[in-house]
Amino acid sequence: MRIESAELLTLELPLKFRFETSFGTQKSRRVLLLILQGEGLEGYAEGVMTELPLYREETVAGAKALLTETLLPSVLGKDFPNPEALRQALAPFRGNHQTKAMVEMAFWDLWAKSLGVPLADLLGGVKREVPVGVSLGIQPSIERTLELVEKHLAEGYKRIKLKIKPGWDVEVVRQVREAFPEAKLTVDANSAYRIYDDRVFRALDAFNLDYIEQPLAYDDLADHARLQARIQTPICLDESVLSKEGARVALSMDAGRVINIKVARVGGHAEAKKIHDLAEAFGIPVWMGGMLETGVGRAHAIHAATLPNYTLPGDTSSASRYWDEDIVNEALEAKAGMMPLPEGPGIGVTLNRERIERARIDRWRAGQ
Ligand code: OSB
Ligand code: MG
Repeated sequence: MRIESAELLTLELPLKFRFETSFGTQKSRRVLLLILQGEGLEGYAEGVMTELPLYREETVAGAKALLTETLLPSVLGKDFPNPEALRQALAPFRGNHQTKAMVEMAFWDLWAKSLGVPLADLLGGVKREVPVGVSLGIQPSIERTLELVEKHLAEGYKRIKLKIKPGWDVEVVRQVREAFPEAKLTVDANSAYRIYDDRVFRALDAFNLDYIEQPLAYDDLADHARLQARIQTPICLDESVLSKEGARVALSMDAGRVINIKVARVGGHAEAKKIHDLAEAFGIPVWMGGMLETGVGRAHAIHAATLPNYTLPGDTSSASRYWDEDIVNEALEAKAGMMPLPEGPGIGVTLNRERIERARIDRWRAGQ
């Protein structure tokens, strides 16, 4: 498959809710949308990087520069027999996983379409729908949190994840647990604590949480291992896992007992699959994370989450929770906590060009 041309669009999309985490508040998303063309087909991927480097180091502006100045010129006009060949072409460039993942993921979509098969089939998927929960941001009040938990449980979501930060942790979790004693409940700190905050973790340990996600620094493993030894609740790693090698080190040192895999965070589908397989060998469950994706990134995530060791509910909830108007034509909606795989070749979604034009703030194009 020769990559004949590439289009990189920058979109500004308003979110339906204000999403507050320990690292900041988002009211909209600035989304990079990559379209690779070849053999009359198109492959799609979206950038999940944040505008400021508050989640990991990558940013929208940095990604745009790296894509247009380096990554896309290095693959344009070239023929890659499969995604592994493309991955090797990008491998010399260090770090920048989310940016490199855009090229890799768009190529997987293009390649699957050229073979006429769903992406899930090429990745080794074994299901046609995946279990999902919701990630609820920090709210103005505990009452509002309780309302939202009730609403999403009533909709059938299989797990509630509450964002926490110092000052918004033990009390909100205590009240949610009290009101919903049977709910599958988790928390995500996005690296807001340090090892000496273990008073908070000992308190959270009493609430029968499925896991505590990324409590400590984004680049730490050692302290996560120390904390894991002190609490019963499994630690789930998100920010700290960027590769299969990193996951191997983390699991060998018992820095966590669950992994949140985000395909983009780890550099693409190939690496995500390697982490999935490694975790399975360790007897560690994984789940599919989310980055408030549009239908493009969401479809990629659903396909990847059909692999067998994605046994815990993921963050890939209904697109209509996030957007009044998604940028794809297909409705990606969960029913009773199950998200169906978008059917058709590749990621199984088509772009709504009219909506994209309305949201577009920039366009770059190269190739034939
Ligand atoms: O830590 O999982 C996270 C969103 C942006 C950045 C980081 C995270 C998240 C979420 C949202 O939790 C998950 C979703 O609904 O897409
Ligand atoms: Mg997280």
